[in-house]
Amino acid sequence: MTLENSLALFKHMYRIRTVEEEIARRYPQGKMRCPVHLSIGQESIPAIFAKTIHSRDFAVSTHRGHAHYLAKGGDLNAMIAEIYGKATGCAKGKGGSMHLIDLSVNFMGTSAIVGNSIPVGVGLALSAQIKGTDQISCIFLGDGAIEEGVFYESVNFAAVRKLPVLFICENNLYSVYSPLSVRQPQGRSIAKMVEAMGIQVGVGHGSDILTSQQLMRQAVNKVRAGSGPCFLEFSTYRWREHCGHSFDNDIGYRTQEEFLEWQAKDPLLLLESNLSQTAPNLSQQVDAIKELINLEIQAAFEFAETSPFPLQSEAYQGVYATQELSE
Ligand SMILES: Cc1ncc(C[n+]2csc(CCOP(=O)(O)OP(=O)(O)O)c2C)c(N)n1
Ligand SMILES: [Mg+2]
Repeated sequence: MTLENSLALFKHMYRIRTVEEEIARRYPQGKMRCPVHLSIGQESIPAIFAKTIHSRDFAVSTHRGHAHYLAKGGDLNAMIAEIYGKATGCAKGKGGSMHLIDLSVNFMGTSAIVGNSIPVGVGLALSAQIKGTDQISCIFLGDGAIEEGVFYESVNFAAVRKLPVLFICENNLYSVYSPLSVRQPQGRSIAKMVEAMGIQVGVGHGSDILTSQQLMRQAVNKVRAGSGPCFLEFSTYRWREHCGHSFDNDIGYRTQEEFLEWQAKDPLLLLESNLSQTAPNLSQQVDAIKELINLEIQAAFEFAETSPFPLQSEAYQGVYATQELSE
């Protein structure tokens, strides 16, 4: 991994982590009134995605979508303002954390309904195919979304039509409080099951950044070259509670040992210590990166807090109704 690449990944991961830590820190103030699903611990895959994807490509995501929105280039101020329910938010303050969208970078939306954005992403790929563009459509989904019927319909349709879709499954082992062991037969590999449906698959680990980056690059290149859809499954782990700013290891659905095991594999810490070992003289540069990001984030919260709430008279107006979708 080149130094330049490591630094770029570090920037993305640190920015995503710090944004979410700040949301968690301020959440108890009661000014963010929507539920938040934080992905602290899961940042490596979005960071790799940010380095791999073009802004003209499409992406859709889930209820846990802050990192994907930011990785695609979504506007930070507009995201924080959205979470605060302000008129300057990316969905004009009408959607909250689970309805992020930034059409200027083809981040086409997120949904609170598990599995809901999957067919939307497939439809976007169909539009690219019909128009003959070289765009690909990336669909972020969790392991829980594999259990929705629409997932199978969508994979099947994408396979039959050879659509330029990249499915990116972040397998954090849980759907709310249910581990995979109570939801799927023992020994089932999600990737193998999907492969049996006739599409290419790959398996990676969120803490093995270099291998995961190669995997995603190869998959994006193949999909863009017209070889049909591809499904990637990455192991990862959310640190905070399923929904909210706190921790929930005390309620008994997962063990403290498991949590600590994953924290020891923290991709951000691993990358930072790797950087300081390979280039000890870089510490000042890393500190400067952190400082700039911290300032950017504080400014985004200031923007959100000082923005106006939406007008009651505009409550029923569409968010993007008059805007053209960009190619
Ligand atoms: C159709 C539907 N069923 C159930 C829910 C409740 N729900 C919200 S998030 C979630 C878990 C989804 O798990 P996963 O896809 O693995 O994503 P993660 O939360 O782990 O990121 C569930 C079941 C929902 N929002 N929509
Ligand atoms: Mg999950």
